[in-house]
Amino acid sequence: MAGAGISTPSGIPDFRSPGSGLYSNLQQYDIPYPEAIFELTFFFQNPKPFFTLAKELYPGNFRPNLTHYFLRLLHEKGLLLRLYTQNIDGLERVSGIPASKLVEAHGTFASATCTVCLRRCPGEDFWADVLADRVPCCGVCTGIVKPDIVFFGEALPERFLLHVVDFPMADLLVVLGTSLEVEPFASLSEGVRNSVPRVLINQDVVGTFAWRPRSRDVVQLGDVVHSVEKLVKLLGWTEDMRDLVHQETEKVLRMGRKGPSAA
Ligand code: CNA
Repeated sequence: MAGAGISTPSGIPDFRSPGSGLYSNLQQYDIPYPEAIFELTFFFQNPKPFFTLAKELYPGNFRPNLTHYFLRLLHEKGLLLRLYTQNIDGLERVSGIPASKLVEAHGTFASATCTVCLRRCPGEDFWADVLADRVPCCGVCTGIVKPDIVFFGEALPERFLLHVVDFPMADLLVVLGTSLEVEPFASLSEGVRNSVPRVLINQDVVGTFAWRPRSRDVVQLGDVVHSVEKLVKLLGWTEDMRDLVHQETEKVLRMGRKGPSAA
């Protein structure tokens, strides 16, 4: 289970870290209170702040860090049952984790839906407008096209429920970079069997790890990248990790030489 804290080392602020978190720095978005940026009623009055945030998260503006690649390595080694993420930055996909292994619990910019006729479209259809500071509109009915990000009060994607059975099947749960404050995501951390170890890698002790700890819980506090580096070393995967990061860096450099890509 992952949250915004795995992407802060990539330069994307989380919500709640005092001072650096998005909620402390929303002055430039011209919104009455932080949560307004993900509220439907506010979006219909003024969609611009949300699209300003979307523009910042444009794929390609940020790169995955060692934490994302560690999760990819778990997948490569056949150990990743599923990655449940709350993040909307898409860096799990960019790191090479296949969509089938992902549950993007709070949605994705990879697709969008017209708020009027409900026609769905791929992300490529709206990015040109967002990058040009225009609110994207439906080609069929002219309604506002909203990226498939889950706003407050909206239903979670179907995949959330589809794969929730993973939790009782897992034999290890790793929770990284989340305050475990948002439900129903947070409660998933209690979905594994009691005998199953749960590892929290975070800046601070959060959620059920604080108020209903289990005897087999392991808590590793501090910076997520530093903690993941330590774990990789303990697992004897340092070389595999280095090779994967090298391979991905080469890929980016090759793409760079070919010119900018929309991906
Ligand atoms: P949050 O509530 O902001 O909590 C982040 C947690 O990560 C906190 O406990 C921090 O202490 C911890 N943290 C931050 N940086 C580090 C670090 N370098 N090392 C270790 N721990 C760190 O974020 P959650 O994900 O728990 O909250 C859920 C919200 C946040 C979801 O709805 C997301 O859509 C939303 N969000 C996503 C992004 C993104 O996609 N990158 C960014 C900001 C917010």
